Amino acid sequence: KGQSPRILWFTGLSGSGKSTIANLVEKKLFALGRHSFLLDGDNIRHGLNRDLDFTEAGRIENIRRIGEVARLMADAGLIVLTAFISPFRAERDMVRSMVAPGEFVEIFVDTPLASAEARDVKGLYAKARAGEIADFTGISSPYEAPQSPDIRIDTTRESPEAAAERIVEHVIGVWSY
Ligand code: GGZ
Repeated sequence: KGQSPRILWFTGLSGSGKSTIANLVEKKLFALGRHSFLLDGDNIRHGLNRDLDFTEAGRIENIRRIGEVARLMADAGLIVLTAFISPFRAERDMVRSMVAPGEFVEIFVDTPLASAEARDVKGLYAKARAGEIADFTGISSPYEAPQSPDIRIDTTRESPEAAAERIVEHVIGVWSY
């Protein structure tokens, strides 16, 4: 169990495709008989972390709590997937340091700002450009891209399905059986 991946940590801009890919990975893990749980904005930002905003301090605390929850759930035996922007390198590294080497897998969903903004599924980028949302990642708040992620997904060249398959293969390869 020592080195097996236990936390699959997705990071990337709003609208990059983190949740879509993480949901596909979860389905594939389930089909392989692995119990997993996906932490995302819907079950964390609206509940446990509803008191936090999108300032730098709010995001740092958001990620700190998510890291603690992810570790608890991983300790309970689940594979934990997290889908948050998690824009700061220091906090991602902090979560990595909470578990044994190899148990934290950083997955960079590398969608360029221009692509995420062109899609703008929820209309948030337009609002951010109009000044209606403050501290918006990529527009008025920084995103520190991972320098050496365990897995990098170029969503302009790889489908969500292909990306999910590659992640599962990586994880299973590390489980080595
Ligand atoms: C970025 C924001 C903001 C601001 C609301 N900046 O595309 P979405 O809607 O569904 O995902 C975004 C989500 C980001 O929350 P996270 O908890 O992942 O962020 S972080 O890890 O940085 O703490 C977006 C919505 O919340 N949203 N305001 N200002 N995204």
